[in-house]
Amino acid sequence: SVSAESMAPTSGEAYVKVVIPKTEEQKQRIETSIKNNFLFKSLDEEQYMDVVDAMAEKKVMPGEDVIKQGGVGDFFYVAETGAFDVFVSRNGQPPVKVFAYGAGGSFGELALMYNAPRAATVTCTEESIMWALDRVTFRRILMENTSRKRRMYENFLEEVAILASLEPYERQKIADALESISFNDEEIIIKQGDVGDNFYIIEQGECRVIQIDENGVEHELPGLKKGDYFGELSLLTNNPRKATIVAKGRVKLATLGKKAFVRLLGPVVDILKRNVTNYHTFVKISLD
Ligand code: 1OR
Repeated sequence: SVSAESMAPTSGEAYVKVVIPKTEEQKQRIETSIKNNFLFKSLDEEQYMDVVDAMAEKKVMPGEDVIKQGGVGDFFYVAETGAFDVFVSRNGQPPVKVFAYGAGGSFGELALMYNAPRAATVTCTEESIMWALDRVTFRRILMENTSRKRRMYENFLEEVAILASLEPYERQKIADALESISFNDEEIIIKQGDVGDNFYIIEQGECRVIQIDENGVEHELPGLKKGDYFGELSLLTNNPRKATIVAKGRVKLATLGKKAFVRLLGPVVDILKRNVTNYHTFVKISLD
């Protein structure tokens, strides 16, 4: 049957917009819950409203499995409050905890994106308010951008040495959070002495590294090329930038903000710190 709200897009499945009535207060809570979520970042006004309309509020108790590995993908979830553990069982082995989410976390996109069975079990560990987005709305509004970005950065991130030890899914989460930014020859990307807010990986091109020592003497340090990263030191230490990075020719960078850096690169922080000890430097660097 065809209702007034039924739409027939030029490609893909026909759909009826899901509208679950909500109070202003609920809409406000959804806004807060998805504000910092990269998957919702590039929605236009109409897409945003459609997502908010379609979300269903759900209360979950500790011990409850929101998602069961091997199950069918029906919803994508955003946690407004609470906490969750993620378990994966491989080759019939007992489940192993692989990850944890807190407030603001979101999960359950994989089965919806790839029409695959649920890849993990997600168990509530602290009472939670969640927002569930149905499969059709997820695919219609959130999937395209998400899969485009994951595909776009997939090959590149596989070749970034520092990320080699991560699970493919961890690199996908990094892809969600990355943004590309370009600089022209001789443009300053970061400046020694400035406060650091971003981490960078070189996608294309090369950078020069310049450092001014305590006596004001300028030194040219070894340059950076595709796959190399920089900007991590200030984020690890909260100290000002220890060097100036300048574009050498045109460069394209993939960048992460500080919060995403801390959350997504946590598993490689020790490697990042260890690598600092190999730096050529003319100023004192302290990691504590
Ligand atoms: P789903 O639809 O498959 C389970 O349902 C969800 O758990 C999944 O989407 C992800 O959103 C989320 N591997 C696979 N899925 C994970 C993982 C994960 N972590 C969270 N989910 N990891 C790899 C384990 C080998 C953990 C990476 C840190």
